[in-house]
Amino acid sequence: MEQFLKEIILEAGQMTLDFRARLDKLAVRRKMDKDLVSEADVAVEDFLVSRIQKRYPDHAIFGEESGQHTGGQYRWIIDPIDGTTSFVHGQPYYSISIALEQAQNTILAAVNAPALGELYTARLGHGAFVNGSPIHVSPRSRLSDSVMATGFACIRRHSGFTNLPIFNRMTPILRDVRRYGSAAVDLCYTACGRLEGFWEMDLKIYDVAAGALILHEAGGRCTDFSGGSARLYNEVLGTNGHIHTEAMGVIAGVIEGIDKKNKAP
Ligand code: 2AM
Ligand code: CA
Repeated sequence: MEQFLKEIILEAGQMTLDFRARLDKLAVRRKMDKDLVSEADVAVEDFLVSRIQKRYPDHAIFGEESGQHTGGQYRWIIDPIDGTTSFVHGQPYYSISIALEQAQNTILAAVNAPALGELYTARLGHGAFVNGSPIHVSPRSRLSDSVMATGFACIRRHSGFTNLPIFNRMTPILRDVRRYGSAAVDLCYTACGRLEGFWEMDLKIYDVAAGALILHEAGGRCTDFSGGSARLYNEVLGTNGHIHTEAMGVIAGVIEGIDKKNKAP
């Protein structure tokens, strides 16, 4: 299955590069106010779903654009283009993200960032790789020495409590912040030690599932803001593990402050 996954995700990556070569003619529509979907997202997902269904007709599939296709104990989780806004604007920070679950555990993952020339892969218990070479998280252990990525999916979804107060508190503590626009790329950059971590709110399983296994297999940690998995996807904190507790403390401080303010007479 690993070889099959690599084959289809590389082919999907090439499809996006072909669309990228004629971006001016790319059809783009809005799912919601600022949530874009391009003809490339739909074409790539159709391609992946049809290849998986042909090869593994009894497997379930969950894709960002086409939703749920029911099946047996295996489930493929697909984000055809994670970072559609970056893609539509001609920026290289987008990826195709695919995870394979068995009985609700992610056992295989691949994130292909074709415009960066990088294919990240992981198999549960067997390490993480970029273009076939092993990757590991960075050893930095203090937020003040760390660069973290974040994103603002929550704002696009108009939720009440957003990432902005956390961003405001975290930014002066960190060495610096990056905002690439693909949660899957952010998690892989953490896995290979270019970032110490990433946090975001209001994501979906297809944004995170593959990157979380890749980060875990590279020695990192991916949890919700409380260190568990209860609210994962709603609250994602992926780090090299060394800064995890300190980052959770900063986020908890922000949330406590807001709770107190809300309760004040
Ligand atoms: P997408 O490009 O597949 O939509 C960047 O902040 C991250 O948020 C990306 O993983 C992006 O995935 C996701 N994202 C963007 N808009 C979103 C929305 N409206 N709801 C949920 N996630 C979103
Ligand atoms: Ca996505």
